[in-house]
Amino acid sequence: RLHRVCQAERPLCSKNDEVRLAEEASKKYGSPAPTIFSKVIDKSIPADIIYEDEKCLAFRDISPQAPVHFLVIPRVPIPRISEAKADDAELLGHLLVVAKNVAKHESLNEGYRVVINDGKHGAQSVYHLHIHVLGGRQMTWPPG
Ligand code: TR5
Repeated sequence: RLHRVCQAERPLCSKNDEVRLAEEASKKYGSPAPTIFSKVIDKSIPADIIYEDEKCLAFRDISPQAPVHFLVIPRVPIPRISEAKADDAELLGHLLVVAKNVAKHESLNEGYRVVINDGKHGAQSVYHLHIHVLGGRQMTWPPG
């Protein structure tokens, strides 16, 4: 696509221009519009952080839907699960391992719900990928 844009709109552009355009596009992908969770990550707003490492954070949801409700987010701002790339596989696995470790630490021994909302139909409201972990009460199915 970048190549087509380059040819259609910049007939005289050189290979270096193409490289530059690709770099700009990848920078954009790597830095989508910051959300409130970027401020949780850089600690410019307060959050009840219960776990963090070099790749992710877990913090309590500000509007808990269960006695225990926390979110696990990557430090890199992937906007939504449907935009994750094959290269993100290791990170996504790490988020799930952290989710289950924190759930254990929170004594969710009777089980819990793990949820990722995606886009409009998924009722996603913050476009920084996050895993919800909800527990401490009986969940029902199907979800609303
Ligand atoms: O609807 P989705 O799946 O996008 O979930 C977003 C979640 O972020 C909701 O459960 C919100 O309650 C939660 N949320 C929103 C904010 C926030 C938060 N959790 C912790 N801290 C928060 N701060 C400081 N600000 C928010 N706007």
